[in-house]
Amino acid sequence: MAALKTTLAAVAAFAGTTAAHGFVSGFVTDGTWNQGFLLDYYYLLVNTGSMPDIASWYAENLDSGFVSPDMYQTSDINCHINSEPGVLTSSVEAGGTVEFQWTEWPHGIGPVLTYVAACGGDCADADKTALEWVKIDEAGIDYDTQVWAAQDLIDNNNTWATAVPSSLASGNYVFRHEIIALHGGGSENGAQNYPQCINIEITGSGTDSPSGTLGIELYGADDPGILFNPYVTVTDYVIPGPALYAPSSGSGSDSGSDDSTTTTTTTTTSSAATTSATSEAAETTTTAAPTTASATSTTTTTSSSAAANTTTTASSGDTVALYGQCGGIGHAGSTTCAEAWRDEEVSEQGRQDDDDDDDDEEEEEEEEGGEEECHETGGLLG
Ligand SMILES: [Cu+2]
Repeated sequence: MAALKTTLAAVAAFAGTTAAHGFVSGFVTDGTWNQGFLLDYYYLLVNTGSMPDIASWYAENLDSGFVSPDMYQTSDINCHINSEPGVLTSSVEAGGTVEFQWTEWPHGIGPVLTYVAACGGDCADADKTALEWVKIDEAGIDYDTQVWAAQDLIDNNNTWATAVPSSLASGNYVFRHEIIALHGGGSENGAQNYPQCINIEITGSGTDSPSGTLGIELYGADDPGILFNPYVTVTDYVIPGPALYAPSSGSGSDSGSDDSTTTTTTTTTSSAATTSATSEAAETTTTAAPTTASATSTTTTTSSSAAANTTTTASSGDTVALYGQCGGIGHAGSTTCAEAWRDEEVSEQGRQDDDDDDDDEEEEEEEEGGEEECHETGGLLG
């Protein structure tokens, strides 16, 4: 952390200029609640030189912002901007569930994904550039309802439950949970990745150690599921990233090692786990129904690289001009920014979510004054 602190002063000047999208403020492993990395910890570190020891990774997404496609080939795609490993390691049993609790999430368009990477030792010492990610959970859009996974997450009290495949070998892993917001995905560099990392030991008797994909090889800016206009009836969506891990029991073949961006077959919502997720987090969450319940649609579709080109009926006449509102609480109008503008959230408070562990309160909605506006691209995080 010593080296970390030297860089903090330099970026402190940029703090607080924009407002929240969101981050994972807490997570539940096998029913036990754990502290997430709060943006306040950044300032705590700046001001006092220390912050609480947690399993969640440090990151400098100080506006709760995102990693954009032009950053996919940088180390920031791993665990967000200037990330550093958490000091602690939580624990989950193979076959168990990790529930990620986001701050109030504003974007209902886009996939939700979870990866794991074996650390080969203490994840507190992990080198993010060497971590090889295995996708264990992915969900895109339900073609029947046209509801995206991100909306399912919102509807489930801003939480997402990922079942840990029972076949995975025990050991220390970094869990990489991610929302990719696609409300601006129709434009180059318009997708928004929100990766969040946590050190979690997987216990149990699994033996599978699948090979994975380096962070810089996960995505390309022009992947069909990244450069994607969502403002149409979606009939084929290719979830970004490598293939979903398939437990090797029976087949013996590892999966998730291929960083192919031309997946030919995908399921709209799926989980690699063989057990159904049952949240045991009733004491910490008000709506404990796991979002993996949304995996009822197992429609298989043959996707093609033309996915991004099939979105020809974009509502271009229904876009929002510069600084017009394009989202946020209570916004019912268009969420599409006019060309060249990107949505950014603004907040009266101009502050981050500072709710500590009161992660489960419905009334939080009121203190979130955020709405979204169309802004010029290439801002602070560009
Ligand atoms: Cu946002």
